[in-house]
Amino acid sequence: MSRELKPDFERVMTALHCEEPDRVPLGDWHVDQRPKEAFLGRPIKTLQDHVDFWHTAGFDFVTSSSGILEPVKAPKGMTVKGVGVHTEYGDRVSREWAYTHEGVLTSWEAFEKYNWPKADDFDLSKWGVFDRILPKGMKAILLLGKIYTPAWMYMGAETFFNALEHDEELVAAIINKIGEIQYQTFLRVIEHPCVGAVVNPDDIAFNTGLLVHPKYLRKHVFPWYRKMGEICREKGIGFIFHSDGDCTEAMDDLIDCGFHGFNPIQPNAMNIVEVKKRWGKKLCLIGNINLDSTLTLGTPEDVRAEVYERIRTIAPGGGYMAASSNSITDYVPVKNMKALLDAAYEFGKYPIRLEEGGVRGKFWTSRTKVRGTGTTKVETGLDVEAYAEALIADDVPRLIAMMQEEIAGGTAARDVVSRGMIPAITVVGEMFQNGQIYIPEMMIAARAMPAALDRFKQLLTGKDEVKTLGKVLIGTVQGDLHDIGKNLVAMILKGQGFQVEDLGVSVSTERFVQAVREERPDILAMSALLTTTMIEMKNTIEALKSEGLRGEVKIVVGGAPVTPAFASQIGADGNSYDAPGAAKLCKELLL
Ligand code: B1M
Repeated sequence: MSRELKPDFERVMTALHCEEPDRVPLGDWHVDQRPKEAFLGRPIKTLQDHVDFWHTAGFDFVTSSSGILEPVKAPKGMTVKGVGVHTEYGDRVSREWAYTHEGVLTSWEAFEKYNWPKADDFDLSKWGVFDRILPKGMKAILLLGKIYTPAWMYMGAETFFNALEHDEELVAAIINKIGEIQYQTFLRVIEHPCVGAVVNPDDIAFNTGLLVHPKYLRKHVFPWYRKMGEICREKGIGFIFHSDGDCTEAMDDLIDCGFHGFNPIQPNAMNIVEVKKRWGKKLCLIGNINLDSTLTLGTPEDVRAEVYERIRTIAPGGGYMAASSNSITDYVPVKNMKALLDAAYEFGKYPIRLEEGGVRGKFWTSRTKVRGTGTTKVETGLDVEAYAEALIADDVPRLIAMMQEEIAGGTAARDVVSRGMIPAITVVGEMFQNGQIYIPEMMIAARAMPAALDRFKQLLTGKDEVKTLGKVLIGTVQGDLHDIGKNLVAMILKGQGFQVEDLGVSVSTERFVQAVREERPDILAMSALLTTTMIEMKNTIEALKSEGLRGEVKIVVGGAPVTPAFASQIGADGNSYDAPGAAKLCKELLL
């Protein structure tokens, strides 16, 4: 579709103030290199190419980052070629990597010795170039402000979660160091007249809620956002927050920090109609065009229909910018990206009067979380709640003392496990599913369980032995580096008494098949977080069939985009939306 390009950043500011501009602005702030180049029809080598893409694609701004802290480089062999390559222009760089277990900063000593960059170390010359070369009406959006994400990446997710409970001061010191560097860089960049807004891309949530208890964010992270927010408001600069996942619990805090806009409102994590009702007068909503399905698996007509629907429901009255529910990744077909851009122009003109009946396309139903309301009360004769409390508190000595006391009173060690510890970790799992506890507590409890049981190894032998529930091989599928959820599943399975072999991330079909042949597991568990890598689960099942191994093993699949329909379509034995559910399913399958 041809359209007149008349960039005007005022349009964005009007939307950010939750008012109606002349049309709904486009709102994506990141497009991977491949779709950018395919759209422009030439390599994006220079800053001018980068600007040309954003301009010809119809945006009122160009985006660019500064002050990015890169705590860890991908270890050799762990980069995934061609998947979501992050760069603004010039040579492609390897995939962003984040350690789950231990990062580079795991102690005070490492923190003090670390060669921290200074704000002055960043080359900010491109902002002077933007001042000169931006087309009339266009402004630049600075991508900066990540504080929470680099902190866990520096420490490694598990070390970070653990430290929040056990050495909060170290976490605070790391966050403050990062905050200071980011803040100083922010102050320097926003002096450039080209800067119209700041997007702070700091993922604080995942599909079912915040990653950690909001008290930590309120104490350590949000004060930094607020400092930047105050300055943006003073200077008339737009301030936008980006976090994946379900941020419901933090929305009022974000408004209080001074954000004008919120992105990307993932459809399977937050219902945009509800978000609009509750916060739409104070926050401009940016995004929600489904990257999990429509943009990646749908046709251009499906994308057009979804943009139409979103504009019809969210844009009236103002405060909406059309964008994907994350970013335009390199696995979004270019024709779908174009359909999004075109449809925003086609349907986004105010006053918004859309035809009855609208346009037709396939609507994808997103998986929505299922939250329980309480934990199951079980009468086992032991104080399950006290065990659960001690597990969450990581109080291994207390767990051991409680178990010892029961055993001394005549209960068999095996019964203490089956009537005390196992129901207790199940209660902890339900608390996680209900949103009563967060990932750190869940991880800590899952780890405390085997630590306490280890003390009773001697007793749990012979007729008292607690048999392993079965052997599970687990891994994240090829092309996919997400492993925090997979690791949580593995921990909970171990805690519940399974023997677990973890094959790691980006595990090829061949590797899965070989491991099934050699290890003879009862269950193969595969995790995927990307829509495009889910297909590797099917490939693995097909390969197991052709090797005559499918009948030897039960197969469980999971990860945020995996639905029960998909699981049954590819011939898996089961699917679970979360880690406690995966453990329950594995038990059921082996009954
Ligand atoms: Co990425 N990422 N990421 N990311 N990332 C997601 C997954 C995304 C949903 C964000 C979004 O759309 N808004 C999106 C995928 C969209 C899609 O395709 N459907 C996405 C994208 C696009 C990308 C990149 C392509 C970004 C880019 O470069 N353009 C890139 C891809 C890299 C690659 O893998 N090739 C990328 C990179 C990264 C980081 C490296 C920065 C980092 C991962 C670090 C790591 O894992 N070591 C990362 C993160 C952290 C996320 C989010 C923010 C959080 C994921 C997480 O760890 N959650 C995520 C947003 C979101 O989830 N809404 C996002 C915490 C964890 C406990 O939950 O993993 O969901 P989760 O696990 C849950 C359940 O899913 C379930 O149990 C767990 C808890 O109960 N579960 C199972 C998981 N596995 C299971 C297996 C089972 C059963 C249940 O049975 C076997």
